[in-house]
Amino acid sequence: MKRVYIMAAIAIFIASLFASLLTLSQVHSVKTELTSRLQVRSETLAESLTESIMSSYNSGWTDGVQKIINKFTRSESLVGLSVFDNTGAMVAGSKDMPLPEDRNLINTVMLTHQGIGEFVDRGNHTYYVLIRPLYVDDVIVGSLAVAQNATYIDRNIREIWQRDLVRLLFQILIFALTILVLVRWIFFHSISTMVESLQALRRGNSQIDTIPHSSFFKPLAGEISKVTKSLRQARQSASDEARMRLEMIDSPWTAERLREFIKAYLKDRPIFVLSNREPYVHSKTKNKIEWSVPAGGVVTALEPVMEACGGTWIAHGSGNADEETADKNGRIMVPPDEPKYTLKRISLTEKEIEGYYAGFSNEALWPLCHMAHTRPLFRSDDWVEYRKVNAKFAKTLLAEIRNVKRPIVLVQDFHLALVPEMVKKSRPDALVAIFWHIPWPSPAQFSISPWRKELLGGMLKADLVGFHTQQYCNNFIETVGNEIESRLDYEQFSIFRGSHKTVIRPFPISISFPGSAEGHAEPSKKTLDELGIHVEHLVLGVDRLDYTKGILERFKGLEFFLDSNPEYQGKLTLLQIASPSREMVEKYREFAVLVTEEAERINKKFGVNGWRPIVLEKRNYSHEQLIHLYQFANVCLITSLHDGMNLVAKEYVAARNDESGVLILSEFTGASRDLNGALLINPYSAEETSAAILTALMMPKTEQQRRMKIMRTSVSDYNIYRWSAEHIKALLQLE
Ligand code: GDG
Repeated sequence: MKRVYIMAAIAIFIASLFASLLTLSQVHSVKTELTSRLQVRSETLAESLTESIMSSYNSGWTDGVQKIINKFTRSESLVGLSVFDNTGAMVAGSKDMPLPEDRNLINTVMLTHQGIGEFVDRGNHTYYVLIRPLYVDDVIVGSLAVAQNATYIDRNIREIWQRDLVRLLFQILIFALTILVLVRWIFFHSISTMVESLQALRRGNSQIDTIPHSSFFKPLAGEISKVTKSLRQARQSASDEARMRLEMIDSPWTAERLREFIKAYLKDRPIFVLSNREPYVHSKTKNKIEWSVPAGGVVTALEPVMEACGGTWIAHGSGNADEETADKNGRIMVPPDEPKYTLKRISLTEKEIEGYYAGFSNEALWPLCHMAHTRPLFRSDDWVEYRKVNAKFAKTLLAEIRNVKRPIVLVQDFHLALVPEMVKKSRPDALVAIFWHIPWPSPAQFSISPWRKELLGGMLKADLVGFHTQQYCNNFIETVGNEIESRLDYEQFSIFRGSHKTVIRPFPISISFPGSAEGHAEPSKKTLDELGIHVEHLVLGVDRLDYTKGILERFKGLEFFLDSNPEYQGKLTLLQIASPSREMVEKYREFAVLVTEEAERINKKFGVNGWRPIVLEKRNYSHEQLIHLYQFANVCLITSLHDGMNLVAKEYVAARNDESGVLILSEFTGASRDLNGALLINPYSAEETSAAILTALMMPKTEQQRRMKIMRTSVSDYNIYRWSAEHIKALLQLE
């Protein structure tokens, strides 16, 4: 649109310039004509006066001339007359005669024998003064000056400018309006209808066929119609194939298959996802609004599912332009460049964020569930906010499902443990699952929470509680056994409280592979070039800047490696992408400082000739950039001290279309149960990490391929589409 305005402005400028030039030329010719007429009139007048004046010359001119002057200056067009003798002195003249400033003109006229005409300004008036020589027998005896009013010439010119300018302004207005109407109704309208039709088609609405057929767009519309027809056919055959595969256990899970599965199993029952983190954040910097995908496993895992199935995702709107970009109900269709599902944003106050998110979720529950030796902080104020915000989420969901029968509700993670109970209280017909994305600790570890019973009570109203691994399921069921009066059924892995049954199941979360996690694009070294990394061996770490991810232990392992294998100094770099996380929590701020200091210390110890062993990037990278980094990393180093699953491990495997590269993986991650081809380590041991790095660097290509193949098969067999399908299937079986 901006370009259209610029073009219109240029066109208006050119038209105005042209119109001004026309006016200028008209003004010029009018002025010339009026001036020449005035000159002619002045000449005629001067000639007729000369005779009368010369008749009084012989009788000593003064008296006679003055009488003639008085007689003639009574006429309206003649403003004044003056007569000069041959020395240039005035003989007689009318009162207020406007003479030129330059009195030499009178002598010049007599010397050159040539009459001179001059415009003279007086106050608001302009006069034309003609000076002619006076002769007696061909001898100059003086000169005559005749002044006429010339103000009307300027007035005429002014009127022409005014009239033309008004006309020009009017033309510009009509022109601008025409352009606007043309652009808006013909181009914009047609193009946006075309875009809407294409978007609807892409979203799978095969009924839409509103490509505009105006003659202007006919050729384009024709081409688009053909492309959309092919797209529809391709989609239909993909859908038919997916339907056929639905019942074939061994066929791979894809977005298409999941869509067919959802259609077949859920019919038209919509899905509602609730999570703290939203999948798209809109932020405003210097009046420019941009969106980004926040770092974090929950978003990575659920985004492709929502893209495939549609539905509504309810989350905290944490961006400073989130409110502005959503409608008045906080709803916005996402992904922003290809809308497929609804994101409903909840706004939280500073106090709520502080208590519910920073406080209870991140300072109490997160360290409680992770064995990373950070003490949980339980504050009753935080607990109050946690309950309040959980109620806010539940209330928002209840409003969304008001008219939906038997809705499917998928609650995500430890931020919303109380939501299942709050929802079921008002809507017992809702099928509710909660998925716990982080580890579930041992009963003894969990027992230190002052609100353990309330948390378990909230979760146990769900129909299904999911974890990544069987171990976490075991820990959970034991914890419930220790804390809550209930009946445990180890046979079916379910818990009964009164008549309500909750099933506990492991669903090892994954990524969209085959799909967007794959390295489809040509590998690009752009990011590495920008970072100035040109080493033989690239070791990569990608994590949120979180103390559970073992980044300090990773650095220690690298230090040990460089000490024990000095031949690798200068040849190997650890690129650590550490996306900022939970910066409002003090522990995280302290941790960020420690990580920076440790990287600096190690770089100082080994760095030489511009080479640094650690490149620490404490900023957010896009998924595309991360895929390019995975594609060039000889080693992906994951040293989490405790991690529910760890999706980075799976992303690295998915990006390696070339089947090379080595994954070093902490044995304390959920992913270590799924990825058999990885080199497993205890990250607390710098020696073990160092030995694994050496093994990885020396590993023959064939061995790398053997391991990578095993891992890629495992991730593609159990990808996020299968995770979602199994999760939903398990939930539906409970009805
Ligand atoms: C929790 C559990 C579990 C990283 N930096 C950037 C970025 N990331 C992405 C990675 C990956 C995700 O964030 C991190 O996922 P993880 O699974 O490693 O870890 P958590 O965030 O702690 O997730 C975890 C997960 O939930 C799922 O259940 O696996 O155990 O702790 O996808 O690629 N993404 C973007 N920019 C970055 O700079 N956009």
